[in-house]
Amino acid sequence: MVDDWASSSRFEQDIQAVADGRSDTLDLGRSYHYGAPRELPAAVRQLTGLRTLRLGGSGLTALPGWLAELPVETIDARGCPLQEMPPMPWVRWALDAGKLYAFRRLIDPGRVYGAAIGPGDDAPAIAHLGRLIGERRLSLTELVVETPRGMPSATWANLAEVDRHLDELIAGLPRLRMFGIVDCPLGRVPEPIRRLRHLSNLRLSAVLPEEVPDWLFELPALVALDLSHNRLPRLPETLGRAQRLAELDLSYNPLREIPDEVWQLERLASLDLWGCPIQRIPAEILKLTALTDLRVDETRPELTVPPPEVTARGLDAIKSYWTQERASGMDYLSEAKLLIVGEAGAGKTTLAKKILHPSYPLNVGEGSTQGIAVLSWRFASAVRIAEADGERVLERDFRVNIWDFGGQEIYHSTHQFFLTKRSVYVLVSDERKEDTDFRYWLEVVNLLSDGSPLIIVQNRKQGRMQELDVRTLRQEYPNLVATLSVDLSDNSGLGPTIARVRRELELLPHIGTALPKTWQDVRMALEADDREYITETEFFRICEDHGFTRQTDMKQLGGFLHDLGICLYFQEDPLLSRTVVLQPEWGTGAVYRVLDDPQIMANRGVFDADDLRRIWHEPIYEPVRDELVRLMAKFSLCFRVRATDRYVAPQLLSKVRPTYPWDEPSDLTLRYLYDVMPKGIVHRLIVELHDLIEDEAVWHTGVVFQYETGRAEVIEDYRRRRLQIRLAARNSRVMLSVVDRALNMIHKSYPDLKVERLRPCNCEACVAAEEPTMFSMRELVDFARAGHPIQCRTSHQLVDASGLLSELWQPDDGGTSRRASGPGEVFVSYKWGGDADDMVDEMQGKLAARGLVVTRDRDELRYRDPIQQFMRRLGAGKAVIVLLDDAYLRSKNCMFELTEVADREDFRQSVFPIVLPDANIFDPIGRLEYVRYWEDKRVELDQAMRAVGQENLQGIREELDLYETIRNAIARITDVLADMNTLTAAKHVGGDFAELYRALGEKVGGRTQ
Ligand SMILES: Nc1nc2c(ncn2[C@@H]2O[C@H](COP(=O)(O)OP(=O)(O)OP(=O)(O)O)[C@@H](O)[C@H]2O)c(=O)[nH]1
Ligand SMILES: [Mg+2]
Repeated sequence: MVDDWASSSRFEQDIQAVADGRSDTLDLGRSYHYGAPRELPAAVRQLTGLRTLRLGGSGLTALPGWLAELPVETIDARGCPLQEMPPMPWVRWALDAGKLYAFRRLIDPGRVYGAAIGPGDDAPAIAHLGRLIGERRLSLTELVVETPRGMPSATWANLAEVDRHLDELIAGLPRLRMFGIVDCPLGRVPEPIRRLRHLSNLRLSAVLPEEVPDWLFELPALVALDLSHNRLPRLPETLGRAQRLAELDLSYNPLREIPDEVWQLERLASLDLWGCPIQRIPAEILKLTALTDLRVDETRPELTVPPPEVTARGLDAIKSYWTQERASGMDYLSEAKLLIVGEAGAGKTTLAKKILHPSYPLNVGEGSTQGIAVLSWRFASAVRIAEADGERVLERDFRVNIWDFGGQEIYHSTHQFFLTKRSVYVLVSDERKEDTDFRYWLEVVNLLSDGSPLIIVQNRKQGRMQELDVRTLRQEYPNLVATLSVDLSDNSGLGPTIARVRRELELLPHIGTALPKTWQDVRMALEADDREYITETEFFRICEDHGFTRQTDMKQLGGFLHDLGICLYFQEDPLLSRTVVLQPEWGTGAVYRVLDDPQIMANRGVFDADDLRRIWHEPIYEPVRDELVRLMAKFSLCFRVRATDRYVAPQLLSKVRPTYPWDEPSDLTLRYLYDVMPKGIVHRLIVELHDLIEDEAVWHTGVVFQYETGRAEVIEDYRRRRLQIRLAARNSRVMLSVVDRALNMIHKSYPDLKVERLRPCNCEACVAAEEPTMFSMRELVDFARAGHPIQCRTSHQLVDASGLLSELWQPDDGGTSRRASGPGEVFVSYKWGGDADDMVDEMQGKLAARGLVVTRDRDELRYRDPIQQFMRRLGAGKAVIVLLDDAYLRSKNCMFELTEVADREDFRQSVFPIVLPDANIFDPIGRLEYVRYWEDKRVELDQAMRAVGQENLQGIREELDLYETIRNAIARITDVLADMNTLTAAKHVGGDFAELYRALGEKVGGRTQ
């Protein structure tokens, strides 16, 4: 039922709680749904049990007369724009200093328990506060000096005034329980704080002192301490004395180590080290038994212990890593991956075999490698281990998995999925054929290997060798470490080549990382196991046999092995997680069997379940056929054709472009130009947007998509490193955002990819030209912003820059609220490229089967217009499903979208949230965490902004506003969503989305039974 979904808000629940006598407090800023109320809601009038009212964050300018009829005792009005004070002399107040001054004749200072000083409070207001305290007429338990939310860049013009009075104010307030200086560049910690015997909550955030006094931690009642955003390289030893401390926020300080004294804080439940350059989280973390919440940024390069693969998995993983280590001792990693790439026939397989056995004879019958072959190589070595008192060298067998890639063209686009970080690369070139495109390989490795070293091995094959301009290549590709030459027919040059490869392997940064012994034991057991794959349950059993007891520990190890490329274990995927592939090349081999199958090739890439049964006919494949197709889809190698049992592998599509009509009255073109174009971009796009493919209009290098009335033709020109996009003028913007967004996602999988979007000039000469002048979008935006026309490089005519842009980005339907969506249509808002993808896929299918069209919002939200447009198109009566996961709540674009959705008047009726397990919105701390996340983002940007010149602020300010909006809105929105009786993901799995369907059905009138 709709009511189940959009049931009473937290506010209504809070009202209910007060009405039932379960609570006596109402918090308008927190409880009210999105959109601050301007008046106190009438429902409050019935609450005869209301004692405390908090107004901060609401927009209330006045309180109604009837409030006096209620037994309200306390009102916290800090941060609320009240314009008048109600005559309620019995109430205890917390107020801004400015209000305290403005209403000085109406307020009995004896009734004020809390105050706030902000950057806007002028000298008379501060002096008034000082006078009240000095005369002992005011006795506060709470005082904050704070930049209020909503005015992040406010300047403290009154700083001298605040500085002059603050010590005296504090000294006059011995009963303070809460004191804070937040976002106020005071630069010092006021001394009188040390005499606050009752202080339990102290915030000194962005006050910017370089040290804090010893006595801070001796405050006897201190429970929560916030020292974030300061400049503290260390903390005093007295820290260990803060024995009641439960929350410690040290985020954004230049701390390189977690202070030792932290381990003495037995009650510590929450520790925040985000933004600190710490290097290790030591085993002492196990001493903090009360700790439930640790924030560190494992992506920082300094943080290496535990290894980032472990830290990324969170506090439990870190604890489990150290528990295991305690139980079993440590071993040291001496294992790495060697990847051999290059063109077909270059000699890769021969080199790989000669690395293992130099006497391996040249074999004319060497079959061309299908997909990938993995060989294992071992040599005696020594690993260097960093210890507290210096370095130690340990003898170890070094284990290398050599991944020998098939060089044929067909494999190039799939290789990218296996090019890993922390590996050594060898590029083999055939010097007789001279067919190696060095730049291509260097680029691809550069794009995907995260700086891993690459060695060029020129295989002379008894011939001469071309001179490579190594110096230039090295400048451009710093990961190119050596160029060597061999002749594999007589092994000349082989010795030095192997030696160099060994050395690069030994120098890889992860070698020598300490790992619990149990982990290594399991790893060995798996290696000794010659099965191709095992079930997840079997994997767990092997872990148990080697001393693991908790499943979470086993999963952590599994994830680690996967990350190192030792096995394939996709834990996040419900289907794939059931199997652990012990021999990755078996998995990849199975996939390539399909792509290499002559019949499927003849069929231009189209296949069905019968084909798969034929190709994977051996008994070993039978239990895992579904998983293997899933694996292919995961790597964008195939997709299932909508509403059929057929699959298509785009790599194998016909090279001939089919005929299709393109009788559009006018069209717009656009080009994506790549610095280096990875192979298979258009194939991945085809898989990504396969449900929009128009009829049969898809071929090896191009596709036509259709969505509503819009059409887009995308053609890849690999030689010229570009994608050419043609859009029918109707609905061109929607189409563009659909395609652009999908491309963006694909581009993101190549860390350093450089792409430029270009728009052709529309002057007469260019319209007729084969190769018109192209303007980059960036250029056009610059000119349009400045209001200048841009000059065509062909005709030298001046062209309207904003006109060229607006055709693509401005409303093409006059901005009306035309409802493009028909009945039975639902929109879904979710974070692309994450876990939610699969769920949306499934949901789309299941709901479609019941007659509801689920439209994904494929708008690229980098430009604000499309989403606003999209929201307008939604119209009043439509429904939006919001799939909330952690990534969503941390994504700028998603959150922008959500704030837009939340702005709708019918928010509660039209939004259907589904909460995935990792979205921590059901507990208030979790929600606050997100507020804090956005606050951190904002502060970070704010600080960055101060460092750049005025002329560069354009985009940044906009971004800052966005962070601000998100931060202000997130608490309210998540509160509402958490209240809406949301369905959790678990409720849907296996539930056929029936409940969702029922609720939606009532809203949008799908084909309900
Ligand atoms: N004469 C001569 N032949 C060589 C040399 N190196 C490799 N070959 C031969 O060249 C052919 C191709 O070598 P492979 O090692 O299979 O080449 P590859 O790079 O693995 O090729 P793909 O697996 O198709 O990518 C085989 O017949 C080898 O025996 C060499 O140095 N001299
Ligand atoms: Mg080979």
